Amino acid sequence: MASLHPVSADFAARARIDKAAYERDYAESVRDPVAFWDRIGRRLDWIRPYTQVKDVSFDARDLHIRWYADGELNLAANCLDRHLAARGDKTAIIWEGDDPAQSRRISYRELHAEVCKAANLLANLGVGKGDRVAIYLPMIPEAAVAMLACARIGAVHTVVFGGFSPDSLAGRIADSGCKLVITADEGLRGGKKVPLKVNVDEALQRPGTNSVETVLVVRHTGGAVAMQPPRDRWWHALMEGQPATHAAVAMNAEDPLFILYTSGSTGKPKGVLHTTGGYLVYVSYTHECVFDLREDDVYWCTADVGWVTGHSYLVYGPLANGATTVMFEGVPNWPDTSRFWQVVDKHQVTLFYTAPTAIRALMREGEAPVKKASRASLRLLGTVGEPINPEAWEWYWRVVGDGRCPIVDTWWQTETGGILITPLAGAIDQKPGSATKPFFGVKPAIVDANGAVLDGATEGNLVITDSWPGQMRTVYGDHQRFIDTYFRTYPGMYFTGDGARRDEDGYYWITGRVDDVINVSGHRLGTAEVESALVAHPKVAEAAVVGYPHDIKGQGIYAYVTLKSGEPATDALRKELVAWVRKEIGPIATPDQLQWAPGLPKTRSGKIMRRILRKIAENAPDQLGDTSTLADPSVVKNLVDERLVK
Ligand code: 6R9
Repeated sequence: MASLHPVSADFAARARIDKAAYERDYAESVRDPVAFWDRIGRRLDWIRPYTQVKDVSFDARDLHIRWYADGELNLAANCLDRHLAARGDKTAIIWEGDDPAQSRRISYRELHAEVCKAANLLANLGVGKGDRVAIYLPMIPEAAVAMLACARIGAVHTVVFGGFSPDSLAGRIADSGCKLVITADEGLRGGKKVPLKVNVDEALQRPGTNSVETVLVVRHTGGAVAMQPPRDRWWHALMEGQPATHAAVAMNAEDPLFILYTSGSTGKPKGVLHTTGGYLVYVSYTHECVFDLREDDVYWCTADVGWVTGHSYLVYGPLANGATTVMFEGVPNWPDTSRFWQVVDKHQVTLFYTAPTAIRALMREGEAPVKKASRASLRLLGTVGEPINPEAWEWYWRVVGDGRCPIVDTWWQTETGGILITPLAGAIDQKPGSATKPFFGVKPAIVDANGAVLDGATEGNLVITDSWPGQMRTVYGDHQRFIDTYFRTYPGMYFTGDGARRDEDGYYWITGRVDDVINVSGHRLGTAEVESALVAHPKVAEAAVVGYPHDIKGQGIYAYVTLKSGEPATDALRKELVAWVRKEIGPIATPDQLQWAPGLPKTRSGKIMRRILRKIAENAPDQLGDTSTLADPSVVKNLVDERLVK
């Protein structure tokens, strides 16, 4: 029996949404979504108010998703200009450097001025509405400035995580046809330098990247970089002298805002495209409700801007709400494992949002590093990115929150734009490990393998049966892939790729991906991506990659590799292959285990039987199930005998 953490009376008394309000508004939101989202949409400043709210069909033959389709607005103006009168001097961004001696506070007025300058700068370089801009920056304020400047002129940004390799960056630039890249000399994480500009130089030598005309370089560490004129320009030099005002461009609600690449079960990462109006309505409203936002809160989301969490809940949601958002350049364990809590005290953080993998890693260090800090400012904690195991949840609650702070376990995806299933801390009793209940307007369902909707307490595949404003609109450049990936498996429904259980109280428990996507420390990776990196090595004949349970990362990467005949399987080659994948994709894709496989288990039609490989990686050789369809059963015995970790 899972433990229950009921809503505390104290919290509920001051909360934005209590039990009665949740029940009432949720019922209204699904009974009459048009009326509900019409009302919520008014929270933004519209240049031209919408008259249409929702125009959606999930039917694959006529798929379309449009929200507020005749409205016009500017996203940056909603995040900045409209706060100037009442909140001009309020801190918009608190930047905390990798080096604990470095931090900066930027007011709404200052941020507005910087964004206007950057918007003028980009426009002067010939970037306009609809042009794509790649942002490959560390966690510094310029990342937010660059994103908002794009939004201000109607350019479409694609932020690429600074930990991605030159190849991964090149792939994204080529797929989206970027005209301009914004990067920095170097990044800094845990005292180590990340050669961002060098990576950009390398990426731009790859085929398909010659759409890039300009590279803007932010001087951050001051490290020496090779500038290639006329392509490369210093950000600070061009920012100087730009006017600090700029007339924000009116955008249609359905104009693209950004493309963010994410891993799927097949092929290369897909460019998830989000549009402007519905996205901002959804992220600002969820941010306010889920974090129970108040005017004096200091909100800290530890995600990098390279992930969707950084887009929706570090930059856009909080700034649209006029909140103070903390941007942290560093890592949780440097200079020591007390860093998070030191930062909480230093900036008096009240709302804290992080990933289960970070909690598990810090939990391993014991309570002392947490107790060194007071954390008295905290009033609510959140998690995102992967299922949180109840032990980690209880530790987060008891040790980090001193048993005072409710926890919101928020389930969502790059594709969903914002949070879909989550507790509201004043309204929904929490059960450790459960994302609990749907947010307003969200209609989840659980279906069996044939798509039949299951009622009551049950388990199966998680789908969403109707649209919400923050939903992705297409896969950039491949609308068919969008339809096929999300709307064909279960006709008429959005398929999440996740499995879920619903208990007798109607609570949702996400059980993890049911496709070939693995979740490593909250980062999504397609097994196919890692496999194609491995087979790109000249000595590799074939590779199969699966996830396996990992204490800290949630899932680790387990690779089975078959070498070309005559290639000796040495430890040196194993190390080389691990380093190869790391270089091809980035450090997050580093295989944790790499086992030599003289052969892979295949069906007679040649399909790799991953189910079996997963069981071997999990060290559950007694649960291999039916192996009678294997072409060569002896292959399995060899893999079990040679398993790496026993
Ligand atoms: C926001 C984000 C999405 C996948 C998703 C699911 C897993 C995210 C979760 C969770 C259980 C949670 N996931 N939050 N699983 N509980 N609270 O993480 O987006 O990187 O696209 O990953 O992450 O498997 O399908 P993204």
